[in-house]
Amino acid sequence: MEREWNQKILVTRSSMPPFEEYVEAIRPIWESAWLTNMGVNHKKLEEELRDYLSVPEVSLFTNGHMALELCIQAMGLEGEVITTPFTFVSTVHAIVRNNLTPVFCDINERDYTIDVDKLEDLITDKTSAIVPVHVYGHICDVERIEEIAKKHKLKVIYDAAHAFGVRYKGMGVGSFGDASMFSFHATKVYNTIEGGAIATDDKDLIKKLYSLKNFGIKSEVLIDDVGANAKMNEFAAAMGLCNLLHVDDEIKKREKVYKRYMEKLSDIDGLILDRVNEDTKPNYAYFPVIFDESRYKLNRDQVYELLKTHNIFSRKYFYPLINETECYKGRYEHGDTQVAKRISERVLTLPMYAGLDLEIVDNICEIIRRGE
Ligand code: T4K
Repeated sequence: MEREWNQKILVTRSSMPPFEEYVEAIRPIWESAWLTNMGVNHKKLEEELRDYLSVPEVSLFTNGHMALELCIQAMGLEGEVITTPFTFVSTVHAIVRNNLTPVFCDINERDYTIDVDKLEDLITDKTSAIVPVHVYGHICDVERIEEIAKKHKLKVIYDAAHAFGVRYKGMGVGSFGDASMFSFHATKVYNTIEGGAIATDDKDLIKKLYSLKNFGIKSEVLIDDVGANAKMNEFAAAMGLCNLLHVDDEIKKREKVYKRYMEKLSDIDGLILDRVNEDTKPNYAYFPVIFDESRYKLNRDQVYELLKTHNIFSRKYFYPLINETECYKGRYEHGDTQVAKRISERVLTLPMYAGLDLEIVDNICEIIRRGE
């Protein structure tokens, strides 16, 4: 029986450690009055994340966006960078704010990551890099991307904002390409309140990033790079250390939510649900559903509105496409991105977080089943 919920059910809810645990973690920050600029928590979190993510090097940042933007700067890229329009606007901003030209490649129908069959046609003599997105935590075709990048001598920076903790064929998702960016924003599977990181095996890149996130400062008297201020502070790093103790449990709870959605929605005609790839250990970051209005009674926008009337706030991640969003519309040429357009107009991400009550999931599914 469907119930009405008094409180708003939002698309996600931040994972938090027990309050006392965080208080204990920040006590030494008070005592030392060392609040930022690569303090002890910052150092410890970098070490622990190297282990957790199974990557050789990690550099922390104030957020995922600045991590990506400065990583692109650090690599000294030029000309054109290929990415997809089916992403959060940050991916493209990071390219454009480095005075590079984004070239939009379509996504594939299977997992909504970059379509490797359309990628090579977009490569020109101006292309310097590919920034594929592990959207919703789905792993891109890393093998084909590596082949193509090697052949054309291109850098690859993965936008792994959604993919914390995901593993592919036993390897940490951050092991692929020249570098990967993770977001630790409050809305992510793992958060440091705001935060982000670059994972790489390139020690020189790490050195460059260390300087770029601190204004390009090398010593008290030497500033030899035009850097920014993008350091993770000690309170954020302490939150990260606490949340890291719980993230595996949080992912297990998310898995239960995922399974419940699958159980309750799988037999509804016209809904395309998220299937887990057998080579992948997922993190259940999002629960995207494609509503095909030729087989299901409502279109995506109608489902979005219907859920709202029941106090359930799903999101249209990612609509509009970035090449159709106000600040980029008509500004850059792009290849055929028709799959991205179709998905973007039909996708809804349903509430998904560790603490989501399974009764609420049942309720959401019942509303969708009835379609009214
Ligand atoms: N690349 C990709 C592919 C990304 O998705 C993102 C970020 C980035 C790069 C850049 O990484 P960061 O620089 O952000 O580290 C949110 C997030 O702000 C953004 O981090 C995220 N992607 C994007 C997909 O979603 P909004 O505008 O949708 O967030 P907002 O404020 O509407 O929050 C969504 C829901 O989350 C709320 O309804 C409730 C919940 N929430 C939110 C906040 C702020 C919480 O439970 N706690 C909170 O503190 O962008």
